[in-house]
Amino acid sequence: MSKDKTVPDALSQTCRMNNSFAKMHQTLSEAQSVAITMHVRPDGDSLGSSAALRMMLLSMGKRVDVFFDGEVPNNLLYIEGVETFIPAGTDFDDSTIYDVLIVLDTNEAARIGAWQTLLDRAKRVIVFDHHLNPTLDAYLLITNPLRASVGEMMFEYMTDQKVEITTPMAEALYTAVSSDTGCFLFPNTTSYTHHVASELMKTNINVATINYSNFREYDPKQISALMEVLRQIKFLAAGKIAVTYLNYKMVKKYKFDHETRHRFQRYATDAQGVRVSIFLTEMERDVFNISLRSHGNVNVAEIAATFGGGGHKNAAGVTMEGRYKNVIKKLVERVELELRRCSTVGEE
Ligand SMILES: [Mn+2]
Repeated sequence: MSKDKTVPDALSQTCRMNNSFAKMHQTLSEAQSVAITMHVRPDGDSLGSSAALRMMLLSMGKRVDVFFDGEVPNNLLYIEGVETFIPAGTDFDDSTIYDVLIVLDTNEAARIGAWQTLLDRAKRVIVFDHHLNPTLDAYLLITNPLRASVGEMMFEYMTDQKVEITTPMAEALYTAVSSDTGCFLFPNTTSYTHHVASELMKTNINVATINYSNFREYDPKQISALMEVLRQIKFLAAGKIAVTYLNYKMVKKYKFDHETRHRFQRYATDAQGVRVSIFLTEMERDVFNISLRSHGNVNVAEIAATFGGGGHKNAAGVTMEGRYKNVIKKLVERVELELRRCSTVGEE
């Protein structure tokens, strides 16, 4: 192998060196009530990490409420405790003041969605995340963009603080680790990722079932939706950009969740020669949820940031409004600029 995927030691040790994990554990030990929330449209990483943390806190005798905005994808319903998570729109006593609020898998208030209000209802906020450029004000900011998932960070925290990781906790954490690396396929996968997976497997979790459920199994009802998605794929810029578009009518007709959309997007992203794939979903008339995926050094987080979105280098998202033609024109122009930047600096 030509590239060393080992996480640079100095940075990976930051959390331990400045005692962040110990401070977090101390803060949680002293708390009576803890709220956990995550980014909108939660995925395997945010749901799995939250579930594992909730199980730890319950075993410590804490009151724990987990809040999310969106839906739990069907293929993640096996994670222990997700059925107790509180979706946006739930009639909930909003006078409760929590001792601690933990914001997972995002570092911006807006990405929390409807439960942003929790920020004003906690004595202390802990941000526990692996995205770039944190903007949330927190009592404790625990962030490591070199970790592929919050699941890895949660494992690191729990082992550092000698928390016993039970089988259901390991199942939740493995889901998180596997989810954000696309089943150990994305370039964010490090030797540490495999170390965490290996340690979690020692609790006898069934990794084949977890990975099959998350990456292979599908609802046969989705086949006609997939056929329409595949028909929509267009290749631009000499095959370097793939665009997929689901209009409002199709969204209404198929009602697929975001995990399914991400799976469908892979067909565009994985076409040979494609550097960037753009998946537009018209959630409401002229309002597009845009998912960007890329290979190598093409930075889609930067592209999303231009339009007010964010994410990771190879996976990012943004919401844009306007007519489809204008939205797609702006996006493609911006992607082409990034492709030129990469070829200029020889990163392509
Ligand atoms: Mn994540």
